[in-house]
Amino acid sequence: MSRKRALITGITGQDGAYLSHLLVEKGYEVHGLLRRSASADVVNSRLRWIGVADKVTLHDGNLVDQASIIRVLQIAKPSEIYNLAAQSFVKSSWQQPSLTGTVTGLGATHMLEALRTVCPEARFYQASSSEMFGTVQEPVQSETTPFYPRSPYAAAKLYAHWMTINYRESYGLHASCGILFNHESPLRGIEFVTRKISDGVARIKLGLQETLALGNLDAKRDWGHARDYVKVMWLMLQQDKPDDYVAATGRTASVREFCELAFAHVGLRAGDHVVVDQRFLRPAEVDVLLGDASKARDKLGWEAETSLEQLVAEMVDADLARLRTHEHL
Ligand code: NAP
Ligand code: F7E
Repeated sequence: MSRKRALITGITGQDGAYLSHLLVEKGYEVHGLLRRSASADVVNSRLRWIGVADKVTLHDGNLVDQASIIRVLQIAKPSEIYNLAAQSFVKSSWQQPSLTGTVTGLGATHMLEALRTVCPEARFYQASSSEMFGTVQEPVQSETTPFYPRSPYAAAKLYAHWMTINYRESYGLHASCGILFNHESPLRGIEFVTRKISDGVARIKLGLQETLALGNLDAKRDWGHARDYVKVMWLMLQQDKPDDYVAATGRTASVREFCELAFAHVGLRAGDHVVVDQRFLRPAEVDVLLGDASKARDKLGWEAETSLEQLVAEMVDADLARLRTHEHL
């Protein structure tokens, strides 16, 4: 039997690395869309870190250039497509709202339209987000909770979400949306709060800095591990019928609590080092998110496996190891 072929957009990001690893382990031929960068040495650093850089095939392309997507689909001939590419940093979406709308929103339409034209039998995963719940309309959010986006990023994701559902209903595509709550890892971008904290804690522990400047310490998120969350993406595309699923841990914690866990892991106290800096506040905030993943548990057999304490420890330990070996990521 020939190997299954998958195409991952956003393969150089956090989830792209973990998903590549999972699919390579499962015997897939993995292809990825790679946008051109002048910093060639850093583009696949996550794929190298996780040990799959030489096991995936990268294709030059960009979500805003539909011709490039069509060409990549014609070459890669995937049976599964994971659309992970996005301008994914919420804070930047106020500074670059049009770019965020074009890549994070319209980019999904480019993918769906290319798929419909080139390989309509391929199964499609859209990376939807808990940010779409924004100002939460129910204390625990599930697939039936109404959306209330609070940022240009969330509005763009909501457009991509509904376009995926619309293409499923209009053309009968096997297209599914994973409404994933925050998931983190040692491969998280340094601008996101969890990695900023784990890196900061490691630097303070090693005597490289004294304080850690953060924004809203009261914001609460349902934080899981990216390694667990890429499994739900794959499971969704193995179902006979496409559908939308929430993935979450069912536990919420504040940025302050995340800090306390991270500092305690190295024997320090967050209160001695964390300072609030107004520059890291947002024009509009998502105060609290808490997900109900019972549909994914009942229909897919999926559950988050990593506790918040395990996640924090793994991230801080990885940053300590990186700083000790002068490795940058
Ligand atoms: P990430 O680390 O920021 O990765 C984003 C990826 O998109 C990178 O590979 C990036 O390439 C690529 N990209 C950006 N603009 C592009 C463009 N114009 N054309 C092609 N590729 C482009 O994000 P992540 O944390 O892995 O998240 C994966 C997806 O899930 C994103 O869509 C994100 O919005 C969504 N999501 C994430 C979470 C979470 O908690 N992590 C939760 C819900 C949903 P470069 O490497 O060149 O920058
Ligand atoms: O912020 C607060 C900040 O940037 C989390 C993306 O993957 O998850 C992510 O979006 C919270 C916010 O992630 C700092 O105000 C405090 O309330 O780590 P974040 P995010 O905005 O939740 C969703 C599900 C996605 O889909 C996105 O793509 O932490 N916060 N102080 C801070 N945040 C940052 N970045 N930096 C601070 O200093």
